[in-house]
Amino acid sequence: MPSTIPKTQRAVIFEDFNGPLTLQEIPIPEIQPNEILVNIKYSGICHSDLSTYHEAWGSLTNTKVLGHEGAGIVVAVGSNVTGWSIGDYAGVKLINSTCSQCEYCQQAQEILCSKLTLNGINRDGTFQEYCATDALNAAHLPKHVDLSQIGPILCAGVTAYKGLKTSGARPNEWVAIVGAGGGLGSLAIQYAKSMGLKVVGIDGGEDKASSAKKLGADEFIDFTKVKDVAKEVIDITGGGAHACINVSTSEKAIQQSVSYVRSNGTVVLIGLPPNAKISIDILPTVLRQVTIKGSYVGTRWDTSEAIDIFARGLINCPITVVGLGDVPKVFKLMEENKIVGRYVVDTSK
Ligand code: 8ID
Ligand code: ZN
Repeated sequence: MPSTIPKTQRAVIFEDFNGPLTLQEIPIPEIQPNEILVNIKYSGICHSDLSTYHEAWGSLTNTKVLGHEGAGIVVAVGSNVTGWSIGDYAGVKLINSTCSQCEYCQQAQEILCSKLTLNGINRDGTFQEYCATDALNAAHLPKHVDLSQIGPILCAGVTAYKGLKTSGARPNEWVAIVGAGGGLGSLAIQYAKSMGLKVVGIDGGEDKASSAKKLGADEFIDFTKVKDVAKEVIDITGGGAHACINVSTSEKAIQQSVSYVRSNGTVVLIGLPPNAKISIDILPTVLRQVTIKGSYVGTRWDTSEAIDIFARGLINCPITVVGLGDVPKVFKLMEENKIVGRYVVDTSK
């Protein structure tokens, strides 16, 4: 490692589910031959971090540092790494590494690999100043980008974009973004617009309504005010949404989306309320040819596309920048559904 890298760094330490999150001085991670060391400048705070903290993924979780939307600068390169140089801009995303051998890895569907390792879930993530990550899965970021803005693209952005692609919705069709005021939703609105779709955003409260409109939603439904959300969607879209992108954390909202998807349309499941289930009536699902699909983050290629769309100026992340020590406060706001857009940690603060 070059001598400019300090020996220790500040990190938000997560010791126990639902326990204290404390700012501590810890050693800089050592990199393996296949890894790069990224000086994280900014990291988005995703609802999945909060769910990890709340023990949503149980025994999968084995980390002391949460976070998986890191944007920073490469400061060291492992001995087996090609394609990365010190000074490059790099993105650290949820998927740290995959086996490269299984059928899914061979098909470039590496997100389905059973040997996935995950930053901020079973490896130390991005709520720290320096993060070691697998070079092959780290995202190359263009040099001109604003690192605070691009952090959220590495999970929220790519997940929203991939969900839209998964839906198969075509230009000029209606897409319902359920959870439109949150982190994934704010970006889903804009990726949908960049794909030529018409957007009806659904979320609750004035702040989320004005944010969704500002980001390009053609219509907005406030679920806290509108009694029959399904009827409202069907009226606005003239028969139902061609695609429903579920990025809320509400089981009820996800269940509801099945009732306002258009015939031949697709309900995409992305949001992960813990232990949630939906039920469907088989007869109308068959007769109306409704598809229900899960969508998990995005492949390396989906990530490259999402970054490219961002770098061409088509996506504006509505971010609020906070310091490393503010993570507990942000988690509290998130628990209360008070987050509009994305909160991003500046690791120098
Ligand atoms: O790969 C994946 N599938 C993936 C990737 C990243 C994140 C899944 N996620 C999951 C997260 O774990 C979380 O469950 O997506 C969900 C959304 O993440 P987020 O955007 O980071 O969360 P947020 O910023 O808290 O936004 C959630 C929004 O849902 C709204 C809230 O008001 C908030 O704005 N919402 C709720 I709660 N109830 C609603 C309702 N009935 C609703 N919106 C519409 N209708
Ligand atoms: Zn995430």
